[in-house]
Amino acid sequence: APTPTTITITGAGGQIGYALLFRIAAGDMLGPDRTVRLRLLEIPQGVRSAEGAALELQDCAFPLLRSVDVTDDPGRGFDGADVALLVGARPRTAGMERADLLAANAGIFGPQGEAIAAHAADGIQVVTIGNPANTNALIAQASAAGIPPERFTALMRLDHNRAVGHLAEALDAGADGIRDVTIWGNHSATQFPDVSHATADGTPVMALLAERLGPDGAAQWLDDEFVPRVAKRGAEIIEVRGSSSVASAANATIDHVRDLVLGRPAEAGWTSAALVSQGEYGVPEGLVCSYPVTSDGTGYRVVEGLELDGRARARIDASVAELVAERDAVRALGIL
Ligand code: NAX
Repeated sequence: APTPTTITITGAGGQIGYALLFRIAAGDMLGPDRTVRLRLLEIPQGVRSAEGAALELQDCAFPLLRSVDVTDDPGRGFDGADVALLVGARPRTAGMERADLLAANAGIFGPQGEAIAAHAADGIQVVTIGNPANTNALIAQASAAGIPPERFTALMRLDHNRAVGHLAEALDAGADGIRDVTIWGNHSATQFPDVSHATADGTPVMALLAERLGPDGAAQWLDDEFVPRVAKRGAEIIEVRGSSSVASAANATIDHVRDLVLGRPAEAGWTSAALVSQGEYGVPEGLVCSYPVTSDGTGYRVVEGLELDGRARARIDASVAELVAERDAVRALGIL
């Protein structure tokens, strides 16, 4: 039998953890052929909740699940990890300044980056979900000496899937027929959901929108409806549901890792993920920025050479400026 894949989930006792663990153990993330070992890393106050989830995992008798360990020790938690899902983070509380939030999270993602470098398996892939996800990923990456920067990504797939879902509804199309949507920038309200290269069942989305709304109406719908709806969907979920996105966030994490590790079929087009920039599209090197990406199963690669009009360029620049400001704030704290 092939060696099980070891997956470490931080914040596993939390909400997203609870939605994620059962789907991983069921084989939704790595497919029906790979057995898995789960490492649930929590802080002491989250350990009981993670232990409860571990009991329930046992009660599912999943055929692919080889073991579940719960710990509050990062060294043990990341020992031999092939995939690390960094979900646990310090949430912003009322009255908290951005600098305080970044400092609190640096206190989590810095030591976790170090523990990953010291204990994880050679091919480790690290995905950051906990917010502020892009900058937390940057901190973990900068703290993980010896691990290639391209092994660190941050989750943008929830934003991407939200954009696809919203387009599917607007165009009365199936979500599976929608290709080549891009989320650019930061996982925040400044992100730019871009449909200028997207198609629905093979027809350019821009042409379909213009057909329905006229060219001006299409541009207006994108600026006034689509972009803000996608970018602020997290707040809408909180307002309607009374609690933040959980199942959809776990689902996006499953999608992100599956494409990253197993590859993404060419006919599915590109998707979106935040990668450590190598300067593509003029984004400063080293920032963890969302791009259009493909995957051959060895990691995500940026789709290069797409044309950007003035509107797209301005929106991307604004979101990248926010990433720069977050990085500079972390630097000012002496962390990077
Ligand atoms: P919960 O508060 O339910 O769970 C977080 C868990 O993390 C808690 O059990 C806590 O004990 C644990 N934790 C805190 N510090 C830790 C540490 N140093 N080591 C290990 N565990 C630690 O939050 P949940 O709803 O699960 O959300 C988790 C994170 O995902 C939040 O930061 C949230 O903002 C972020 N999200 C990111 C999304 C994305 O698209 N990138 C979307 C969904 C979600 O908002």
